[in-house]
Amino acid sequence: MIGLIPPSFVPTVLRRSPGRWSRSVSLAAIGLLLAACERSPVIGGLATGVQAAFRLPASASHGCRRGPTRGGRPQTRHDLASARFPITVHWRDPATAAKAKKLLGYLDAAWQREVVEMGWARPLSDAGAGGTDNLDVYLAPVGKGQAYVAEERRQKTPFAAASAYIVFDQNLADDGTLESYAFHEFNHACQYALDANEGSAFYENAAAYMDRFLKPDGPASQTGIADFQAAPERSLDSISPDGFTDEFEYGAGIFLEFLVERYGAGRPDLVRELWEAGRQPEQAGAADPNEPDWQDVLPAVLQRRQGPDTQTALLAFQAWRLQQSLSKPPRLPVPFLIQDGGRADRLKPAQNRRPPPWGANFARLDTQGARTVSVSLADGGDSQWRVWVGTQGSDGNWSAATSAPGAGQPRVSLALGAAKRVYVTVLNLGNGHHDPDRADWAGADYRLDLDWAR
Ligand SMILES: [Ca+2]
Ligand SMILES: [Ca+2]
Ligand SMILES: [Ca+2]
Repeated sequence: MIGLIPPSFVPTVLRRSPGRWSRSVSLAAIGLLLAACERSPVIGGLATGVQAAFRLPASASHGCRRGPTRGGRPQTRHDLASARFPITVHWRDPATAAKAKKLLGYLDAAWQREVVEMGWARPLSDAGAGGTDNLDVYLAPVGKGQAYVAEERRQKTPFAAASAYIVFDQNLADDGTLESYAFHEFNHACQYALDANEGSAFYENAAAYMDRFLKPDGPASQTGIADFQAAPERSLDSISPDGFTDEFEYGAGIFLEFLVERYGAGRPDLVRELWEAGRQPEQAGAADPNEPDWQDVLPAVLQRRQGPDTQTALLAFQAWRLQQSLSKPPRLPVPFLIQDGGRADRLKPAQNRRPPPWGANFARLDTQGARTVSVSLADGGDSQWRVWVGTQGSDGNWSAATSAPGAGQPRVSLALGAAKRVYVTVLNLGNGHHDPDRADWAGADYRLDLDWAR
């Protein structure tokens, strides 16, 4: 199906805000996209014995990104407004009435949790569109497993924000899926009330984080996590090359989970603050600016919590996603390993595994009785790199060492004790000026030299 999308159309979707999307893309093309993103649950990317040991629960696909905008509201016949919050659910098929009522309950809960309790911005009024100023939510046939939020009306607030409406496929199962989706899509409507220009990957990172946080056992809570762990070399903030190949950016929401757990005392305010601090004024006529973006404001948000600089947090996250996969029971699949087992004096990533900025590689090596390993990185081009080396004791605890920050050749040594395996992570930090809106996704080469001593 992907091949049916005109090649010139694809990058347009990815990097443009939805307001411009509707002007440059025909509804027929959108229909193609909606059809193209009907997908089965993703369990793929598990290659080795360790990786295969982790079984993900069945994962529901959110598939579609930001939805079509002007003129895109589905045609419906029935509606029901909430008695608690300004929300109206619309549907067409009388057989959908019971589900619509359930959906309204889930949306009430989403408003209660996200706006009332967690302080997210309430979705902006849409000036009577859909019959009232309420947030409009549609149950319509939009493709198996699909839902989307469409930006609709820019608002004259101090910031570039917009009202939006939400569309859920009318056949979404009410087995927890619809409830998870309600938390997820409703969060997008809150995001639009803060910053309509923030990057598309972060848009999904944050909503996926929210539905996983609010319904951790829900069918959608594992969306994209296998994809994310299967491709650690990809930039943490990248989005699927054509938007639909996989669900990497949903899985990348676990970076926010890490930040909240490690630096945010478990409180999800950190995620909301990234959206609030990353707002920018509307600039009529200009190319939609997104400055500052969430990465520009991350240092201040971490600093308020006595957290580290971004580069240190990124390296700690790489170790965390590995450690989470080796806990008992494992909480994540093992990230892809450029070498799994054996011992090596030299390691290089394959061409298609070279990490661009904010991408990483992992390796697992057998110590074969060595008591110390020293790892140094060479031929890393213009990028700054960080290296992390760790072993896990029989008690599950880790001992680890990291290379020093800054330019130069990273080098790190670790006493191995009686450990039989050692894990290595290599993180590319680029030139230190990464920006989510200026993709620098070309992989960079390097070489690791390993010195084993008894
Ligand atoms: Ca309305
Ligand atoms: Ca922004
Ligand atoms: Ca920026």
